[in-house]
Amino acid sequence: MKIILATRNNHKTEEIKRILEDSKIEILTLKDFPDIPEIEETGKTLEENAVLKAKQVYTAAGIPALADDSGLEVEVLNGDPGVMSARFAGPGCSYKDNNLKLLGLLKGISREKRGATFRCVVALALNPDDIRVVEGKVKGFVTENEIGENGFGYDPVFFYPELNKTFAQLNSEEKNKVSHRGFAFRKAKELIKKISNIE
Ligand code: ITT
Repeated sequence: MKIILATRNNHKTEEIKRILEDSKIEILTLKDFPDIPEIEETGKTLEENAVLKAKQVYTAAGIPALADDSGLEVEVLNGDPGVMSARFAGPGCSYKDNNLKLLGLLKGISREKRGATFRCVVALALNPDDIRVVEGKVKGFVTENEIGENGFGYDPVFFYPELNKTFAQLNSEEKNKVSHRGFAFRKAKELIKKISNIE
């Protein structure tokens, strides 16, 4: 079964390919369909954005599409940056800008109040009228500084207490075992296997 990943984020693509590599799902990416235009994320929730990305890419490519919309929800910020995670520090900002903005907002806030959840919502468009949604999440804390070099986005400021490390101190295999994306795409993989009768 061929499926197109509806993401332009290379870090996500690498993580997702690794999670799905032990299945018979053949993964294509937007690089295989260079004419598909950029999709505007106009939804108010991760779920709305995941669904709209999967639908539009299905329509443009004509094969089942898997989209990931994800973000970091910080308790003391009432769930921000959430759906705005990619653009938290403004249009065109870097991962570093976002991390510095977050650390600045949490300056002086004690460890117990720095709780945060990474959420990943995955939409699978089997056709434009049949969209399945699954989700994965993981809880941790926002650090006081950036720590670690691996991963992307908020990984250097997301401390995962069970391993006593930030996500940026894990390699991609270690991260996938415990991450929001790992949980969500393993659920998506099971769903695809069930629907298509493949291993
Ligand atoms: P696509 O829409 O093309 O998939 P994107 O980077 O714009 O790529 P999102 O809209 O889902 O993706 O925004 C998610 C942002 O949340 C992303 O840019 C990161 O800043 C952050 N993020 C998501 N998953 C993450 C992870 O596993 N580790 C660290 N940061 C993550």
